[in-house]
Amino acid sequence: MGFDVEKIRNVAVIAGGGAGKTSLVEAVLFDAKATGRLGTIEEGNTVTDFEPEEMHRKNSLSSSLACSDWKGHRLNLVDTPGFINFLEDTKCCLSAVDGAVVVVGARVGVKAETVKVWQYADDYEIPRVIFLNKMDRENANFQNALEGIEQSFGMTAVPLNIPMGAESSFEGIIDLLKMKAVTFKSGSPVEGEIPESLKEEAEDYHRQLIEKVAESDDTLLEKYLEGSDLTEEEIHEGIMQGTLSRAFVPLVCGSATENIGVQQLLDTILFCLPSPAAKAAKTPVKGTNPKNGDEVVRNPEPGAPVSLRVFKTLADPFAGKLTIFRVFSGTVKSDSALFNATRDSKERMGNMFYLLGNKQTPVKEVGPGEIVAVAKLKDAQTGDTMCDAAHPVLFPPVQFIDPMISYALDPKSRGDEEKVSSGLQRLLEEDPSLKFHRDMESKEMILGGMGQMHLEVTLEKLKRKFGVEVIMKTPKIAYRETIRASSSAQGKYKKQSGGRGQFGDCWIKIEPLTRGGGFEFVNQIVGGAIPRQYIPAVEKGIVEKMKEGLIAGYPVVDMKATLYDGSYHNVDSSEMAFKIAGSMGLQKAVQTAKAVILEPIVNVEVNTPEEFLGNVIGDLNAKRGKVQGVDSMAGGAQKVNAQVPMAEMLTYANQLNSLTSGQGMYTMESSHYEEVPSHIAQKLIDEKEEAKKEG
Ligand SMILES: Nc1nc2c(ncn2[C@@H]2O[C@H](COP(=O)(O)OP(=O)(O)OP(=O)(O)O)[C@@H](O)[C@H]2O)c(=O)[nH]1
Ligand SMILES: [Mg+2]
Repeated sequence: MGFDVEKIRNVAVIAGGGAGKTSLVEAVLFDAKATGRLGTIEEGNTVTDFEPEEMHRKNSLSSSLACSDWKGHRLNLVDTPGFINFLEDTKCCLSAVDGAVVVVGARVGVKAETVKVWQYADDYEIPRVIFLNKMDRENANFQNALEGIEQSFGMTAVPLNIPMGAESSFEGIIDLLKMKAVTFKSGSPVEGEIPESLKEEAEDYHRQLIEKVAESDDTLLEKYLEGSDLTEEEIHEGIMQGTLSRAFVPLVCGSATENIGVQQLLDTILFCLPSPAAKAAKTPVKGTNPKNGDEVVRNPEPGAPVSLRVFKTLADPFAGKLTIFRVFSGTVKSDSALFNATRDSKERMGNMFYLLGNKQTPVKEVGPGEIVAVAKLKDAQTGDTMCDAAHPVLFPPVQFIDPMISYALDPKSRGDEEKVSSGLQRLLEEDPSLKFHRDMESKEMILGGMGQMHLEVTLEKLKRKFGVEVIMKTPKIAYRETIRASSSAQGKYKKQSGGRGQFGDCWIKIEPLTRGGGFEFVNQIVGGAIPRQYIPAVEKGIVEKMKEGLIAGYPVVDMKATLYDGSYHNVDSSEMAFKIAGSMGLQKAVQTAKAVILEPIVNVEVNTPEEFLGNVIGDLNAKRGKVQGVDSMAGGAQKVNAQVPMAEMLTYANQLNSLTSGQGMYTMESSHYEEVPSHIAQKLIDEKEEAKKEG
């Protein structure tokens, strides 16, 4: 039977790579007695990093779900990846939870990726608490970390506890609500009095806490200003409301691997982060009726029509597909027949399971707010909305960004193309941020993703799960072509050989459009110079030619073509002849239209310790980058913003590593297209010529 919707907490654990998310989830599961052993990243035996690729890389590469119970509540934790290449997955998970724990390492502070996932959480209006982790590490400094957090997130952080000791002498926390010291004996909390040496500091933080809570609520503020003490209940309520409205973010500290402060985090989750009901009361769950576009609101009630969102898919060659979803309303049974509003198809549910990493516990029926997996759905894919067919609803789709990088794939053994392609299709279902297609011209298989590591991991999975190996060939950059001047030309196709001939004749004018303008076709034929039925054929000929490219084989963009004159033949004219004429006209017009090649430019944000700043900037300049600003961050880190051609950034992860002794971080997102310098344009044109000769 389902869980009481007030007693559920769906929480994503989010942060940049290495902050300790997986270790934290591991400690939670141990404390909640969902597991009997505290696994570690080093030994590769954690519950949520169960894929072999994750174990040997010591990184989470995809999200995973762990359901457990804590003090009469159901906790559905989603351990998300933090490495930049995998954040699309994290984004998708945030569409399915009601709250998040943001993990920050006490020594390194807030990384660029953490700011990114923080923004994703903003997009979904997700209330958060911060877990300041790794207080046991050398150079862990509570005060510095706190300042850095407020600066990076632009939000007041309210500590609910402070550390007792630091680095190797970190032994516990001071609970600022109860004003008690809590030390840990093999993970178990022992409550005691606050040591004399920390009393003043604790009083100080306690006062600040009460002030911040009071400020967030007018009635509390009034009471506080009148000099009355707030009750424990009022303080709890104030913190909860402040968290929900995101007036501030509560912060607790600890150490995941030492299992210190983890139970306090769980208690904080219970009273600060909303249940599905409280979240929906604050931010109603809205979608549209796919039949008429009307807005639909779904309440988290067991008797309401079913609505759910798929936020993760696992492909297993043996067990089949596993689809993980969050129920927003209604009750789902293993034999429910549902409507997939995203794909417009009907589908029957199957066996459902609660998940603890890769361990499954069967369940027959789940209610609103629950997160479960279902086996062997056919159509459903990550991001889809499924619902009661009689009460259809479509939730806003998760917007995935386009691939940053693409490689051509070469199967190791000839004849494996089919296997590669079918295996990748399955992996694409797992990971919507991958794109796979066969290049029409070169016939190559092209795999696109968020970065080199993303593709490497995908191919490793392809080998493990589907038994085929491929080699990645030089990355493809998505160059484009365009024109810089207007020109006009005639395209005339005439063939007279034996029987029926071919005749098509058109005059077209081409003009540049602004960047991002795409393609426009204008028909200015008057007086039937070309019969109406042939005009779409001319456009088709132009569009097909544009796809093939004009000078170096890249698709043409930002161009307007006007068809303004032509002639036809009563017998010999045909659609085919006009299509060819259109394409010939464009080819000719281009000769005087100053065709150029465009390259994708990316926005890059690099975080580096000050000592490597010179190296980083010098390198970006050498990459034809334009540095746009340098900002000082907390703890002496520097943030560099730059725009750099994508082509120069293909192996940046490794380069930045060696430039900064492994301490630099970066994020990258596509920005716009710019004309390539002429020497590079020439190189690309030559490459095209070479390919033609070999072809
Ligand atoms: N000393 C110390 N080390 C920790 C603590 N928490 C995590 N670590 C270590 O930090 C490293 C990264 O921990 P993970 O749990 O993999 O971090 P993550 O945030 O899941 O990283 P990604 O999955 O790559 O995003 C591992 O070597 C952990 O053992 C902590 O509280 N103290
Ligand atoms: Mg992890």
